[in-house]
Amino acid sequence: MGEKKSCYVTTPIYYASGNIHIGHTYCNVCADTIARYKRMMGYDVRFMTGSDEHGEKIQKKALEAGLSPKEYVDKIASSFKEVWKAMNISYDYYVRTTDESHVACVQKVFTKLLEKGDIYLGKYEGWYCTPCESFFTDAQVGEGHLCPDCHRPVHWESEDSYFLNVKKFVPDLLKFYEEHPSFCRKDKLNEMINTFIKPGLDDLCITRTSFDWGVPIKENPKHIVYVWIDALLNYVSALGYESGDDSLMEKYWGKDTEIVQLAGRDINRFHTIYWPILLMALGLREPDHILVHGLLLTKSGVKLSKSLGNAPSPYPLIERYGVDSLRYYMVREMQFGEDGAFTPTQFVDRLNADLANNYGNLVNRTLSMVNRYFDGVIPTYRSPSSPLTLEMMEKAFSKIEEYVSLMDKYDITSGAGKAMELLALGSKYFDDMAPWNLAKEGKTELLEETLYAACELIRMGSILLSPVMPEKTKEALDQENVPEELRSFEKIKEVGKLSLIHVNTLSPLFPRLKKDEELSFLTKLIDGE
Ligand code: ME8
Repeated sequence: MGEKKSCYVTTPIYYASGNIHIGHTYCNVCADTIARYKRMMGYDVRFMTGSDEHGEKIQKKALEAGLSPKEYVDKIASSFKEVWKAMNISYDYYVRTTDESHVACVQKVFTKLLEKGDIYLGKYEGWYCTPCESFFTDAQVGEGHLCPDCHRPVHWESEDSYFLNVKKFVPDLLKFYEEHPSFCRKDKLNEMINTFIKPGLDDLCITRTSFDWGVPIKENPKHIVYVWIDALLNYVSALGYESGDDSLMEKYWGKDTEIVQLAGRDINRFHTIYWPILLMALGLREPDHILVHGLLLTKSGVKLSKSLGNAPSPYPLIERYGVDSLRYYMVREMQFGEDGAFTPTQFVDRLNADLANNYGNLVNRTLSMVNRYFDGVIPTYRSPSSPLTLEMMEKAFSKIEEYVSLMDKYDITSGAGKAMELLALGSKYFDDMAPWNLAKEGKTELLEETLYAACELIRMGSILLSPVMPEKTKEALDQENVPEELRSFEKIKEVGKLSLIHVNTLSPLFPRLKKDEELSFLTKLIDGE
């Protein structure tokens, strides 16, 4: 366990410009897994997500829908909240950039930096990509005048604008990177340094006058704050920064807080360059980690995205497979930090191998033998007599340690893998002990020891997997009727307290999927074989 006892976990705030697709849900599922893990480890966690509701793109979308921008984003924000509920995302606060408190915060920050001289009035000319809401240089757009991020055509824009004095902070930013190697993965950060910082970072144009759906600055209201500056400030406006009440800032943006911010690699630039600079300008501390995650791609390597129309909604998957199976697949199949394809075959294979055949099967086998041989009552615990039991328990304990060390490094993919390895010890143990033979041969004590140990294994594995699959792990613990106090991580190694518990009726946790049927269902949703 780390020294810091409070933890602030954030996701990017999602553009309120359309529906959430499974690509988007990836980030929130990973953040939720981290937030739940930290809570399980005793941290006082504040987990934040929200919606990014300003900007030209959204104004245009609202117009197309025949709604005012506010009506449009109200609808979208409530649809986002419904998705997060369906995905069991345990956020503590949902920020909207149209919230009065957020708008006031952005305006105060602007005034503060203008007074400090870190914002100044100038003229902006450059290549602008409307879908990405970003300006680019000649070199970045190349001869084809295409956006380097989304590869769509950019157009030339020129307007009076306010600028953030980015150049001034570059030496401090580089020093900060040097001194904080765990701020961001080295390869992801080097990519930013080489692509954006080394060629020379310009001061950032941070207001627009060509449209009006955004936060107007107090000093000159025809200027609207650039949507990215508006959006980034959500991370502190959500804690009441500049609201007159500093209590949440002190608690969750203080020096003793572990600040963990997730962002997809497509928005790495804003989170590892401009966000730290804004914080430096404001005299606020930097986050401990920007966890840059990869993107969900189709089998042919294309990003699942709203604008490309190749990304399914999560709802049909939740309905058919259950939310926890979808969450597990995302966390376990794609190495956190790397891109990964979402393919029907991998999806079915992963669910069958890990959930139906490993976890589900262990629960099913163990509890049905407890029913068959002991009338549904977990046998009394005795110190193990068989070396196989001792060895299995020892291995289980070391899997727990390995899980913790991986999860503490935010390697949630390998962490979930360790939990599965712990459960897989069960199958091997059953094969070695052959409890059905012990029953036949009347070796009751050894049979009791075997089933008791398997019940403990289910309890431990379920605790470790609970941040990823909060519902299914609860169901497993409920089926085993594990008392509430033995479900906490703190008690995970307290073996011996399940004696004489009456297990509940059994229903399969994860049905085994018929591959052909599922592939035909899934290939209609997702591009794949
Ligand atoms: O970028 N795979 O919002 P957004 C994985 N409003 N993650 C994906 C993905 C995919 N195929 N497609 C999108 C924004 N995402 C800004 C953020 S924060 C101050 C402002 C992820 O709705 C993407 O990487 O376009 C990002 O982390 C999140 O979804 C929101 O994307």
